[in-house]
Amino acid sequence: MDQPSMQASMQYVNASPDHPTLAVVMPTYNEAENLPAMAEAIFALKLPNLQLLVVDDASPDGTGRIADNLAARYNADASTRPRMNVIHRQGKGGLGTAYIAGMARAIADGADFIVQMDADFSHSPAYIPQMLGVILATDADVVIGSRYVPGGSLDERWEWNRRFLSWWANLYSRAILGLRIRDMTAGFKLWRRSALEAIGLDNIRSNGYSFQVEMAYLCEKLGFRVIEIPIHFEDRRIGQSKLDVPVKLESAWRTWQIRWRYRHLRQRPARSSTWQGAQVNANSRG
Ligand SMILES: Nc1nc2c(ncn2[C@@H]2O[C@H](COP(=O)(O)OP(=O)(O)O)[C@@H](O)[C@H]2O)c(=O)[nH]1
Ligand SMILES: [Mg+2]
Repeated sequence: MDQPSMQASMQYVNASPDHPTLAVVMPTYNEAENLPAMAEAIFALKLPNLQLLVVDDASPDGTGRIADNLAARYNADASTRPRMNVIHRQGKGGLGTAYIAGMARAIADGADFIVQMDADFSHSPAYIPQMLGVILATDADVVIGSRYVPGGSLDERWEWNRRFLSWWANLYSRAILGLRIRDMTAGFKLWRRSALEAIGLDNIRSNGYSFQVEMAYLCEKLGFRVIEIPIHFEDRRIGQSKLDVPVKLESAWRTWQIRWRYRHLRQRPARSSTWQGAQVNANSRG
């Protein structure tokens, strides 16, 4: 480490040096009404060494400014590590590249574990301690908050066509890519740092839902231990989905592209990639 950056990192002390550091990466596009409550719910978990990292794409509704104000508030104690950081990007660049930017920053900042989640309460922060418990108690590389393992569920308000589309997208990508993961398009995951390093974020090309599919595919190809725990997936509380029909259609053909791109990647021996985590706590609700 060079001298200036060493000094920079020594300015801060971890509140609890014995605990792992956890970064929550949260991409936002027009989430002005969700973000303050979301940040509050995350910090209310009182997990030591948790850092929230928002990746905002110049949201027209001012989410970026709101994020800066929240960060100033949550970082008021200048003697400890910042609890919240914001990455501002120039314009809407897509979910996948937003995650890659956030994850790369979390790794550079020294996070041991990295959570990826939506800002709209579909992914309840209440599951984070459980996911962390599972990854600490097992040697899993990634824990997935899954809608499609026993005990997992979708919002009752989802109409049949949305349910069908989600179910079909999963079946389609599992079949084409020959995977065992149940929730291929899950956006709620807890990663061990070493897993993201092994994947090599610079290699990822997908952006919308196919970002989740490409990451899931690499998990199985690289022989990662994947544990899916059941979650209840609530419909977004406020605002509209940013992933529209063109993004969904794009994901369909990109599944083939993923298969083609990695055709020379040799399957590593699996470290038992299962959904056994479903039995860990099959009745949990957020
Ligand atoms: N930074 C950034 N965030 C995005 C973009 N598209 C979606 N998001 C965020 O990514 C998360 C998932 O998007 P969402 O609209 O909830 O998709 P859905 O849950 O599949 O309907 C939300 O927190 C969005 O605000 C994007 O292009 N850039
Ligand atoms: Mg969402």
